Amino acid sequence: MAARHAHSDDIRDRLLRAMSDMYRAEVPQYGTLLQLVADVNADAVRADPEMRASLEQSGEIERLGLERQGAIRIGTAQELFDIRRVFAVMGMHPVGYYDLSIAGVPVHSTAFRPTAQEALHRNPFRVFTSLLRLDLIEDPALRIEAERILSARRIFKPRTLELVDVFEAEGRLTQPEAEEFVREALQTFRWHSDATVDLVTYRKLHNALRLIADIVSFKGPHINHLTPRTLDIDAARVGMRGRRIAPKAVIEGLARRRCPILLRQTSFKALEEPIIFRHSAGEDIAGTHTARFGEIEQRGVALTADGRRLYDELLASVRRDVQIDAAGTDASTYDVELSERFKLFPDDWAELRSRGLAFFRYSATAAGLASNHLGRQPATVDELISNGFLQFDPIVYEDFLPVSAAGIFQSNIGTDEQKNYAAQSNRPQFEAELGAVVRDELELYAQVEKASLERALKPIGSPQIAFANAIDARSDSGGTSPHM
Ligand code: OOG
Repeated sequence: MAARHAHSDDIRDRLLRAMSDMYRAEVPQYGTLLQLVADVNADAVRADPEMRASLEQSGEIERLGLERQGAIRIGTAQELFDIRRVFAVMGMHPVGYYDLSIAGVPVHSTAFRPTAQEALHRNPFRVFTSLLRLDLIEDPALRIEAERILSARRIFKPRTLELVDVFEAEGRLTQPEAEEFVREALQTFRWHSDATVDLVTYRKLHNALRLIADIVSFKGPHINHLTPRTLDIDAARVGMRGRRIAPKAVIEGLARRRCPILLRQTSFKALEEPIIFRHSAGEDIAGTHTARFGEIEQRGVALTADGRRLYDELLASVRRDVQIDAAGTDASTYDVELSERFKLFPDDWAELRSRGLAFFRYSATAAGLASNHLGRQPATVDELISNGFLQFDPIVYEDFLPVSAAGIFQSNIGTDEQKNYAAQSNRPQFEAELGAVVRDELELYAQVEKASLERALKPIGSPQIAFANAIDARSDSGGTSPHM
């Protein structure tokens, strides 16, 4: 009898659940955050029936309780190459290239996540994966030492990579192989309280940048946070205080809006954890290391290239004019300025759609479905919407934001440690080391939108005319819709 095979979506789901249990046992505040976010989300859907309906329409309501993002930091090209293969077993693929050197963090990153709608629906687990850029470390002796230490470590259990080989050869794993894979792969993300280096080496690395010490001094790339998704980050932030968790000074992203866009995140400070440092010529030495932190996030609509441009411009103007330090000085001026300047960004779903600033999922309404036998239907999407035949709901942003990631990094590697690396985006090298091209997230959202429109227009009638019109409007590089 043929062996039963495991679906990649199930493997991802199992690994995330195992990782979440492991993290909860290691970082009790994570359990507190999960409870808090579950309570806040339940209140939010109760208080806002419109949001509830939209989440039901997109199927997000079902995935909300298990929606997590996490992050790891890795040290070598070989590790990056292999981690891509490991994530592929779980149906997670590299999406987006993020150059963090602009923000003074010597890494570049991608997000491994599911890309197909059904897979996102099943479990949208995403892992922000950063590769240390040794080429940006100024001190040549330290660079060579870091390289030497990293080249000696193996972050994957041999069996994990054997099972990856099986997956690549067969295109799938059997159920027992999948179970073994989850058990083995989980070990790569585990926290190690014993360093692979002695205290002197750790201090040297740490003095260069705590992030470098974090990547180089341990057996593997510990998952440094697992973030649940909240529907109301303002309420969750207040709740954090109530549960004795101190959030950082600002929420990365925008002030509260009627129509949430992209991502808003906030974190609590990294934990100081006991570590044993290896000592080659004597007793091991006890010390500490800070790397793991807690984070919550609220996801909003995915923006088109035009929407993103406007968002980036407005955000950059506030960041240029208001400086915030780690203690939160000037956080309130920042918030006020942010709200003020973002008045230029539409806060109305219809306008966001008509101006081509955000992506939407279209569906036929009951009236639309019933309309097919009425004869010729209106010829544009706008007309179908105003006739009540077609409705649209925001497509949730599934990715990360460089500016937000940088803020999270900095608050957890200490803002005082910020360095100024010349911005040195190096996507070709990253992709060569990854062994794959990263997917363009905007293309993925555009495909979802297009597919939803095609599906919605069919039962309404006149699909070709309406569809052609709609797509012309969306792909207009000027960004303004002719239907405005
Ligand atoms: C990555 C932090 C980035 C986010 O949510 O933007 C991140 C890290 O600290 O390794 O997780």
